[in-house]
Amino acid sequence: DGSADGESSLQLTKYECQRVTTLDHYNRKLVEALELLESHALLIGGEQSQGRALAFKRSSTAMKGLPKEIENVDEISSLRHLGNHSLRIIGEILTKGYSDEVEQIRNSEFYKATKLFNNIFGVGPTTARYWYDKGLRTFDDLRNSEIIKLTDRQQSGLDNYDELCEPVTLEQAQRIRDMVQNEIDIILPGTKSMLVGGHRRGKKAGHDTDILIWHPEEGKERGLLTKLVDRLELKGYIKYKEMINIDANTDEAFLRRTNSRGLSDIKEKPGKAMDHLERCFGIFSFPRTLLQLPQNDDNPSAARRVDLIVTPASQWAYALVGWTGNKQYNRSLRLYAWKELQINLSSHAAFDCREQKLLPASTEQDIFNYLKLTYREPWERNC
Ligand code: 8DG
Ligand code: MN
Ligand code: MN
Repeated sequence: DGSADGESSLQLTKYECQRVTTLDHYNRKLVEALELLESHALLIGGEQSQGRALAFKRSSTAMKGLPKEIENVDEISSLRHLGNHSLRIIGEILTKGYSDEVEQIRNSEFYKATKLFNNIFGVGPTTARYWYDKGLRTFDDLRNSEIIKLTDRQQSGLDNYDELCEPVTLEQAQRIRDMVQNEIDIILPGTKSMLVGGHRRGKKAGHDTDILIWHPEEGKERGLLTKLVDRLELKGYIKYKEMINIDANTDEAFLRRTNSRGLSDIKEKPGKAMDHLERCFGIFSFPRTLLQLPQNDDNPSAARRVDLIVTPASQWAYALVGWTGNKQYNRSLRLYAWKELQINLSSHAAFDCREQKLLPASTEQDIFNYLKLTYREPWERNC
């Protein structure tokens, strides 16, 4: 581009969804530092910190998208994706191997305690910070505290903490999906299911198992999730569950939310349900044999997080993109669609606000075509 840094200056597309971002990349150390700063900003909370968190996220995804290892900050100083703060941290790490600010946060009492709390299923940054402000620091503090009351979800997350920290391998996720498929084959033959989330993006180990379920014939999926969960419960597989958006897929409900709301979807708070698909999210208890884990005489089962999502066939392609993720990829896709094309994209549908019409899709490829984007494989969506 004729700038002073000439051939050493690197380029990146404006939006993450326009580029390829894979699990493997060249700048691990920088990404780790920026992600820590993002996580810290979210734990601090408040509007300003959330803005800073987004800026750190944008910087870390930019680093993941670069085609080589950065050795000198000049190579990236012309990228608009990096704010001054991120650039300063990157420069520091490149010159002396670490950043004082990052290490100070990493070792701070605030970060250690709130991060630990935030790792519990059901505990978001706001709750983690609230507990910290009340003087709590450890799990024992939580268990013994007389001033706080854990929700059922948090109690279950705390009780199963160690097992939920064990990674879910791709093989285990596939076995869980096979088990679910066997059940829906009995309940409603013809029903289909597939692994989505991190495992579909090529992760060898995830924090949970995400399974998308649908029936090729529109409407047949109604009532399915409740029946499936009842069966799993009878088998003793469910330790804790939350049923979300049950019966949300009526035609009226669909029309009410698929209007021209524009950015409202993107701005939704982290942690809040991002769509209206029927879903069961829970803590399951699987026989260790099902997961092919070594036998343990004291404990024949292992707790794992599972998300079961049901979509009507007409929304399947959009649900697939949405639930494949990752989260930041979706965010960029929705932002891009709205800003560049005035298309309101969700996990249900896309609405073209200029043409005032819905864009029906039966494959992921259809959606990329509507959005005038090069198709990206799931493993290229790891922002
Ligand atoms: P991991 O479990 O391996 O850690 O990674 P992941 O599979 O990418 O994360 P996830 O938290 O299981 O979320 C899977 C995808 O589902 C993610 O890209 C965002 C998408 N998603 C929706 N709606 C919702 C929602 O309401 N809540 C959550 N948590 N994720 C949603 O489309
Ligand atoms: Mn997942
Ligand atoms: Mn999940």
